[in-house]
Amino acid sequence: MGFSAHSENSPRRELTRRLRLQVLTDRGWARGRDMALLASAALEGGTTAIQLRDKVASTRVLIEEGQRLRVLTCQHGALLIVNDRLDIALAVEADGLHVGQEDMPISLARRLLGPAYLLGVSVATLAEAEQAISEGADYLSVSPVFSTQSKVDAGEGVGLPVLGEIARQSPLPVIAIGGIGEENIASIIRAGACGVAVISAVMGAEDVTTAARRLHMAIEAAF
Ligand code: TZP
Ligand code: MG
Repeated sequence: MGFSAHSENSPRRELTRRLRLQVLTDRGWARGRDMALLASAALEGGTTAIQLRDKVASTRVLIEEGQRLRVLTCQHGALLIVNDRLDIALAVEADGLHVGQEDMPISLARRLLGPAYLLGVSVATLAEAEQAISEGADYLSVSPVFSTQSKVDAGEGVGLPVLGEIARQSPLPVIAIGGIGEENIASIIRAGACGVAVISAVMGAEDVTTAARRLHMAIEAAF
Protein backbone atom coordinates (compact mmCIF):
# COMPACT_ATOMS: atom_id res chain seq x y z
CA MET A 1 0.00 0.00 0.00
CA GLY A 2 1.98 3.01 1.13
CA PHE A 3 1.33 6.67 0.56
CA SER A 4 4.39 8.68 -0.30
CA ALA A 5 4.60 12.37 0.33
CA HIS A 6 7.21 12.48 -2.37
CA SER A 7 5.54 10.65 -5.25
CA GLU A 8 3.95 12.37 -8.23
CA ASN A 9 0.50 11.05 -7.39
CA SER A 10 0.39 12.38 -3.87
CA PRO A 11 1.29 16.03 -3.81
CA ARG A 12 1.59 17.85 -0.56
CA ARG A 13 -1.90 19.31 -0.92
CA GLU A 14 -3.40 15.83 -0.88
CA LEU A 15 -1.39 14.84 2.20
CA THR A 16 -2.43 18.05 3.93
CA ARG A 17 -6.09 17.35 3.17
CA ARG A 18 -5.81 13.86 4.62
CA LEU A 19 -4.23 15.22 7.79
CA ARG A 20 -7.27 17.39 8.60
CA LEU A 21 -8.73 15.13 11.27
CA GLN A 22 -6.72 12.24 12.66
CA VAL A 23 -8.41 10.05 15.26
CA LEU A 24 -6.28 7.85 17.51
CA THR A 25 -7.61 4.55 18.80
CA ASP A 26 -7.65 4.23 22.57
CA ARG A 27 -8.84 1.27 24.61
CA GLY A 28 -9.60 3.35 27.70
CA TRP A 29 -11.84 5.84 25.94
CA ALA A 30 -13.46 3.05 23.89
CA ARG A 31 -14.90 1.64 27.16
CA GLY A 32 -15.24 -1.87 25.76
CA ARG A 33 -16.78 -0.81 22.45
CA ASP A 34 -15.41 -2.52 19.35
CA MET A 35 -12.50 -0.53 17.90
CA ALA A 36 -13.31 -1.20 14.26
CA LEU A 37 -16.92 -0.10 14.81
CA LEU A 38 -15.73 3.08 16.49
CA ALA A 39 -13.27 3.75 13.69
CA SER A 40 -15.96 3.12 11.11
CA ALA A 41 -18.25 5.58 12.89
CA ALA A 42 -15.45 8.16 13.05
CA LEU A 43 -14.77 7.73 9.33
CA GLU A 44 -18.49 8.21 8.58
CA GLY A 45 -18.20 11.57 10.31
CA GLY A 46 -15.38 12.76 8.06
CA THR A 47 -12.26 11.53 9.85
CA THR A 48 -9.43 11.69 7.31
CA ALA A 49 -6.88 9.50 9.12
CA ILE A 50 -7.00 6.78 11.75
CA GLN A 51 -3.96 6.19 13.93
CA LEU A 52 -3.74 2.75 15.51
CA ARG A 53 -2.26 3.40 18.94
CA ASP A 54 -2.24 0.70 21.58
CA LYS A 55 0.44 0.27 24.20
CA VAL A 56 -0.86 -2.98 25.70
CA ALA A 57 -2.39 -5.23 23.05
CA SER A 58 -0.49 -8.28 21.84
CA THR A 59 1.18 -8.23 18.44
CA ARG A 60 -1.45 -10.68 17.15
CA VAL A 61 -4.31 -8.47 18.28
CA LEU A 62 -2.64 -5.37 16.84
CA ILE A 63 -2.27 -7.05 13.46
CA GLU A 64 -5.89 -8.21 13.43
CA GLU A 65 -7.10 -4.76 14.43
CA GLY A 66 -4.78 -3.09 11.94
CA GLN A 67 -6.06 -5.29 9.12
CA ARG A 68 -9.65 -4.34 9.89
CA LEU A 69 -8.71 -0.67 10.05
CA ARG A 70 -6.85 -1.04 6.74
CA VAL A 71 -10.01 -2.19 4.99
CA LEU A 72 -12.12 0.56 6.56
CA THR A 73 -9.68 3.37 5.83
CA CYS A 74 -9.35 2.24 2.21
CA GLN A 75 -13.13 2.23 1.86
CA HIS A 76 -13.23 5.84 3.06
CA GLY A 77 -10.14 7.12 1.26
CA ALA A 78 -8.56 7.82 4.64
CA LEU A 79 -5.02 7.27 5.85
CA LEU A 80 -4.03 4.50 8.23
CA ILE A 81 -1.11 5.44 10.46
CA VAL A 82 0.39 3.12 13.08
CA ASN A 83 1.82 4.54 16.29
CA ASP A 84 5.32 3.47 17.27
CA ARG A 85 5.20 -0.11 15.88
CA LEU A 86 7.05 -0.20 12.57
CA ASP A 87 6.54 -3.95 12.32
CA ILE A 88 2.76 -3.53 12.54
CA ALA A 89 2.77 -0.66 10.01
CA LEU A 90 4.53 -2.94 7.53
CA ALA A 91 2.48 -6.03 8.40
CA VAL A 92 -0.87 -4.37 7.74
CA GLU A 93 0.37 -2.24 4.81
CA ALA A 94 -0.55 0.97 6.56
CA ASP A 95 0.08 4.33 4.91
CA GLY A 96 2.54 5.35 7.55
CA LEU A 97 4.14 5.26 10.97
CA HIS A 98 4.01 7.84 13.73
CA VAL A 99 6.90 8.11 16.18
CA GLY A 100 7.50 10.15 19.30
CA GLN A 101 10.76 11.39 20.74
CA GLU A 102 11.25 8.21 22.81
CA ASP A 103 10.45 5.85 19.93
CA MET A 104 12.66 4.57 17.12
CA PRO A 105 15.05 7.27 15.86
CA ILE A 106 13.53 9.08 12.89
CA SER A 107 16.35 8.42 10.44
CA LEU A 108 16.31 4.70 11.29
CA ALA A 109 12.53 4.53 10.89
CA ARG A 110 12.83 6.27 7.53
CA ARG A 111 15.53 3.85 6.40
CA LEU A 112 13.53 0.77 7.40
CA LEU A 113 10.27 2.10 5.97
CA GLY A 114 11.68 3.22 2.65
CA PRO A 115 10.28 6.20 0.79
CA ALA A 116 6.78 4.83 0.19
CA TYR A 117 5.52 5.11 3.75
CA LEU A 118 4.55 8.30 5.52
CA LEU A 119 6.50 9.15 8.64
CA GLY A 120 4.92 11.42 11.23
CA VAL A 121 6.88 12.73 14.19
CA SER A 122 5.74 14.27 17.48
CA VAL A 123 7.65 17.42 18.35
CA ALA A 124 7.45 19.94 21.18
CA THR A 125 10.19 22.39 20.19
CA LEU A 126 11.60 24.03 17.11
CA ALA A 127 14.83 22.04 17.55
CA GLU A 128 12.90 18.74 17.54
CA ALA A 129 11.01 19.93 14.45
CA GLU A 130 14.24 20.76 12.62
CA GLN A 131 15.70 17.37 13.47
CA ALA A 132 12.56 15.54 12.34
CA ILE A 133 12.59 17.42 9.04
CA SER A 134 16.26 16.72 8.41
CA GLU A 135 15.89 13.02 9.24
CA GLY A 136 13.06 12.32 6.82
CA ALA A 137 9.69 13.10 8.43
CA ASP A 138 6.69 13.76 6.17
CA TYR A 139 4.59 15.63 8.71
CA LEU A 140 4.96 16.97 12.24
CA SER A 141 2.58 16.74 15.15
CA VAL A 142 3.06 19.42 17.79
CA SER A 143 2.48 17.53 21.01
CA PRO A 144 0.82 18.26 23.36
CA VAL A 145 -0.52 21.69 22.46
CA PHE A 146 -2.81 21.76 25.51
CA SER A 147 -2.62 19.58 28.57
CA THR A 148 -4.51 16.32 28.37
CA GLN A 149 -5.68 13.42 30.52
CA SER A 150 -5.38 10.96 27.64
CA LYS A 151 -1.59 10.49 27.82
CA VAL A 152 -0.14 10.20 31.30
CA ASP A 153 3.38 11.28 30.38
CA ALA A 154 2.38 14.01 27.92
CA GLY A 155 3.56 16.86 30.15
CA GLU A 156 2.39 20.47 30.02
CA GLY A 157 0.92 21.80 26.82
CA VAL A 158 3.39 23.81 24.74
CA GLY A 159 0.69 26.30 23.80
CA LEU A 160 -0.41 28.09 20.65
CA PRO A 161 2.67 30.36 20.27
CA VAL A 162 4.98 27.33 19.98
CA LEU A 163 2.58 25.65 17.55
CA GLY A 164 2.51 28.85 15.49
CA GLU A 165 6.28 29.17 15.43
CA ILE A 166 6.80 25.56 14.32
CA ALA A 167 4.07 25.85 11.68
CA ARG A 168 5.65 29.05 10.32
CA GLN A 169 9.13 27.54 10.10
CA SER A 170 8.18 24.09 8.83
CA PRO A 171 8.18 23.21 5.15
CA LEU A 172 6.18 20.11 6.14
CA PRO A 173 2.51 19.95 7.10
CA VAL A 174 2.01 20.49 10.83
CA ILE A 175 -0.86 19.10 12.87
CA ALA A 176 -1.57 19.52 16.58
CA ILE A 177 -2.48 17.07 19.33
CA GLY A 178 -3.41 17.26 23.00
CA GLY A 179 -6.53 18.64 24.65
CA ILE A 180 -8.19 19.55 21.37
CA GLY A 181 -11.96 19.79 20.98
CA GLU A 182 -14.61 21.78 19.18
CA GLU A 183 -14.09 24.74 21.51
CA ASN A 184 -10.42 25.35 20.65
CA ILE A 185 -10.08 23.93 17.13
CA ALA A 186 -10.35 27.32 15.42
CA SER A 187 -7.43 28.65 17.48
CA ILE A 188 -5.31 25.67 16.41
CA ILE A 189 -6.00 26.18 12.72
CA ARG A 190 -5.47 29.94 12.98
CA ALA A 191 -2.12 29.30 14.65
CA GLY A 192 -1.04 27.53 11.45
CA ALA A 193 -1.85 23.83 11.82
CA CYS A 194 -3.33 22.09 8.80
CA GLY A 195 -5.27 19.68 11.01
CA VAL A 196 -5.64 18.05 14.39
CA ALA A 197 -5.24 14.66 16.03
CA VAL A 198 -7.60 13.73 18.84
CA ILE A 199 -8.46 10.91 21.19
CA SER A 200 -11.12 11.85 23.74
CA ALA A 201 -13.06 14.33 21.60
CA VAL A 202 -14.04 11.47 19.27
CA MET A 203 -13.21 8.14 20.99
CA GLY A 204 -14.79 9.32 24.25
CA ALA A 205 -18.05 10.44 22.63
CA GLU A 206 -21.28 8.46 22.88
CA ASP A 207 -22.05 9.36 19.27
CA VAL A 208 -18.69 9.05 17.55
CA THR A 209 -19.95 9.94 14.07
CA THR A 210 -21.54 13.19 15.23
CA ALA A 211 -18.48 14.09 17.29
CA ALA A 212 -16.18 13.58 14.28
CA ARG A 213 -18.55 15.46 11.98
CA ARG A 214 -18.68 18.46 14.30
CA LEU A 215 -14.89 18.56 14.60
CA HIS A 216 -14.48 18.21 10.86
CA MET A 217 -16.91 21.05 10.24
CA ALA A 218 -15.17 23.22 12.82
CA ILE A 219 -11.82 22.60 11.11
CA GLU A 220 -13.15 23.42 7.65
CA ALA A 221 -14.87 26.54 8.97
CA ALA A 222 -11.63 27.80 10.54
CA PHE A 223 -9.69 27.98 7.26
N1 TZP B 1 0.18 12.55 22.30
C1 TZP B 1 0.27 13.79 22.76
S1 TZP B 1 -1.13 14.27 23.57
C2 TZP B 1 -1.88 12.78 23.27
C3 TZP B 1 -1.02 11.96 22.58
C4 TZP B 1 -1.27 10.59 22.15
C5 TZP B 1 -3.25 12.46 23.75
C6 TZP B 1 -4.31 13.26 23.05
O1 TZP B 1 -5.58 12.91 23.55
P1 TZP B 1 -6.75 13.97 23.71
O2 TZP B 1 -7.83 13.23 24.44
O3 TZP B 1 -7.19 14.35 22.33
O4 TZP B 1 -6.21 15.13 24.49
MG1 MG C 1 5.13 7.04 20.97
